[in-house]
Amino acid sequence: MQPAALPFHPSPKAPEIRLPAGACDAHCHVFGPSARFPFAPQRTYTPVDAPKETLFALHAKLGIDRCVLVQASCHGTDNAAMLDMIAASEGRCRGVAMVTADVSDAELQSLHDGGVRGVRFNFVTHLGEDADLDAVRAITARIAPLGWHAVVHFDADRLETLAPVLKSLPLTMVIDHMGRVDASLGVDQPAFRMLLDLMADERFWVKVCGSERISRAGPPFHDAVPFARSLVERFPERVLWGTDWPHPNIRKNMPDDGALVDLLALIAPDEAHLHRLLVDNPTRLYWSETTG
Ligand code: 0GY
Repeated sequence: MQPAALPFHPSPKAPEIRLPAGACDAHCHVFGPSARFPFAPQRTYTPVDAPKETLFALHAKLGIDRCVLVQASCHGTDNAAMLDMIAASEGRCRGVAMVTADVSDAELQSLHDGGVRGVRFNFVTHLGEDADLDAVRAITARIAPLGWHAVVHFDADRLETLAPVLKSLPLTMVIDHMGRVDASLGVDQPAFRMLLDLMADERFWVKVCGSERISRAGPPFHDAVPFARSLVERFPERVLWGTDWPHPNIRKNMPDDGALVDLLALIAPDEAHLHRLLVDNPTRLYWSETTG
């Protein structure tokens, strides 16, 4: 029996910092509504419904103009809820899908036309079976010619085994949630060093979100800041940030999304870094065809 999901924050605060025009939440999800977009039978958790209208309203409140919807395991490879929100966004949303290895070229093209620019692979114990590595190789070979990237989501203890595989793949790779390192182990821990080693390869990008996931100290999650800030300072052109709304599988300390925005004042040391993180970098990865 799955434990009941914690609902997302009912009334996030208005952030104290003002985000630059074009700011992008590069990691968020839309869930259901389940009556219209049912969850996958093989899911390991059932989230609360988190429909597009609520996410559009949240972004308006936070001062976020664009977003990247990331397909989550609870919807499996049925990307319909995500595509529905992208279609309603007038070009302000893009998507990262999940697909099976036998996806056809026509389906990939249709996903591209629907705003998808990447595929996600999970290697996270609480989300069920790891992505099959043969499937990962087959899918990445198919999507590379489309100019898509792979988003990889892994538990930190998988990094040592996964690193050589990821390095062998022929495309840009985006790592979720700072590699899910344990913030209490400090920035000199082996997993974070391995993440930095991977980032030395220019095909790798990293999302400096998930402070609430890697924190062990709890709100306001300041123990996660040294990791995020170090990544932003070292790799200013290959970092992305997102809210991770509606925060699936957060079981205590549900974050206030406005407070997560305010953490950016500590994560990005000045306006130039903030602009790259929130505007330039997501534009390059997700809206390149609109900027030439
Ligand atoms: C996240 C993190 C989680 C869930 C998923 O695919 C998913 O279901 O990504 C998690 O449980 O930590 O990025 O939303």
